[in-house]
Amino acid sequence: MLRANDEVAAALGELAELMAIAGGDSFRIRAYEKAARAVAEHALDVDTLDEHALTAIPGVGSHIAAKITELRRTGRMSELDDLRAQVPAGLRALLDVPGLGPKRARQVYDELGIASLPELLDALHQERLRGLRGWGATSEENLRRAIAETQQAGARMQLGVAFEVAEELVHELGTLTAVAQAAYAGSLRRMCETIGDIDLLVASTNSKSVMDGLATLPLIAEVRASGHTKAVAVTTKGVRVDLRVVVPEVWGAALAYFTGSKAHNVHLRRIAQRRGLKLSEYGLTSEDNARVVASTTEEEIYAALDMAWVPPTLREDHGEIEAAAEGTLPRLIELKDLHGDLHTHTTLTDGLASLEEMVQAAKARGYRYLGVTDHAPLLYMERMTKEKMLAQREELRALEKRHRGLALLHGSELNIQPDGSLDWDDETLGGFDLLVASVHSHFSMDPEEMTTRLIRAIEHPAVNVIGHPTARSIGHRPPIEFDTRAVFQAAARAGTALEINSFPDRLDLNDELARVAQDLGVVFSIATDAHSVRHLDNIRYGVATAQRGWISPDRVINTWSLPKLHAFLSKGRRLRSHRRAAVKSGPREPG
Ligand code: DGT
Ligand code: CA
Ligand code: CA
Ligand code: ZN
Repeated sequence: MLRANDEVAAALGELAELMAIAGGDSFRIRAYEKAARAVAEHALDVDTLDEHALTAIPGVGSHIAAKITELRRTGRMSELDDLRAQVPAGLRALLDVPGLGPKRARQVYDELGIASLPELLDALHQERLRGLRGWGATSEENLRRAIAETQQAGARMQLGVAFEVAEELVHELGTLTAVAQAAYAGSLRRMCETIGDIDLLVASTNSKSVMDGLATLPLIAEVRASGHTKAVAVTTKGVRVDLRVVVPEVWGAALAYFTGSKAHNVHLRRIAQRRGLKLSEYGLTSEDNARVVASTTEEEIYAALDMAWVPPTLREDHGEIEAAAEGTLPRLIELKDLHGDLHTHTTLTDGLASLEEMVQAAKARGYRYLGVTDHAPLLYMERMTKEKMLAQREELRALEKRHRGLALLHGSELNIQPDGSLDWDDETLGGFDLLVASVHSHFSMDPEEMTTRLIRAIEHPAVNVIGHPTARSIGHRPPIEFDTRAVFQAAARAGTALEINSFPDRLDLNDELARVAQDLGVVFSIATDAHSVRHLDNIRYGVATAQRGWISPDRVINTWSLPKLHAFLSKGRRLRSHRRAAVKSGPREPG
């Protein structure tokens, strides 16, 4: 348990940090830093002091005393919550990086366009940071060590970090001649939202040669423990890795075993036992091990138990085993089902790429449409104006003419106010093609009021999507509290989609809530909230989250054809003119 004084000091310190990043008034920043230190060192417990008594602490005036009282009473400091929400997503991710600090976070964000921990780890690995003003080889090494130490301290990794490291590792393992096959397993193969360690599996007839080769891989910094078929290693990016080597004949059994989940494995093993069989990492065998029924591929093992192969993202014992036995597994959504991204930012607000760069990137991905949704005026820090917004719309229309085959939807990400009202007047709202509305402030409200707030936004005739509906930030901010059933039912009724935000520190809605929402009739938008070209790749995490939530492809609006999407986005408003256009241009696309 932290002492109350430490909690208050941490909050004041973070406030100062975020203000420094946001370019706040330096006098106020220093005042918060000073107050944070004074509170931490103060002999008396702040919980025993009332607001007036707090002002006796050096550096704490009535303004800061009120903030401390708010924090102790409600568990929140609203200015801090607001600032956290206003810092761009990429920069926010960097703030959590140990040993970086706000100034340097801003520096690598601005100068190298780095907007996530994986990108920072890449830059470290490629020694690109030492070229920056004030950096050198030593500061790179210190940062690498700081990141490694925290990751080894038991903290779970973000999915995005683990995924990129694992893909690279599997590639490097593949270059060893003794390796017949390599894959990642564990929670990563199931695409869980956070990852404890990376489990790698190798098929080889020469495990000694694989073990020797492991230490020579460019990405491996250190091999901690190594046996005949097992090793524990740490990468140059500070990520923990478990390696197992098996003979090719038992590849399928080992892959299934190390993919888990444990609950899925236990259930499968029970089914095998009922048939007088034994299931282990070495295969599906007779009880006395005399006869091997199946072991080489996962498909063979499931088939031998009269089941369809279960996709790894479903292996949580949440009904997939029954469905696999009955032949009723859902057809899972895949990356190639998506025709566009419906939540993206540009340099007009806090993005790192220009509109043109984002458009080119969307085209390169083969998308048919792209929604551009820069922030709206009530996120004051972004200084959005109607003039800027209209200028962007003109630029967007011009770009659309030059990029045939890619439809551009001019949108905006609105800020749902505490009372549920939104940015801009109704006429201006009516001029957009696509509107995402999100909670960016006032995260701690009475759940009943929060429910009313969300439903009012959902029912607004211009709103198409609720962005990152629970506003959580993994490892940073808990989800906002509301009546999920009431909100999901309202969304289904109003024809407002709920977002599955693909940003690795959000994944919001998460798998479980998405599944509940689908059962209540909700449709979804799987979107990246990209603030850079590279963030568009995050869509795979949103797709995986949708798979884990058993979301059917036809319930995801960005799998739809453009005419069908247009009809949905018009919420009936523009339906008639759309129908006229559709009649003229022949039959509508199905689906
Ligand atoms: P993590 O690393 O905490 O994110 O989660 P996992 O699922 O990757 O867990 P991990 O790394 O401890 O183990 C990898 C897989 O190995 C796990 O998903 C299933 C399998 N496994 C581990 N321990 C057991 C066990 O006691 N029984 C069974 N049936 N499977 C196990
Ligand atoms: Ca693991
Ligand atoms: Ca493990
Ligand atoms: Zn947002």
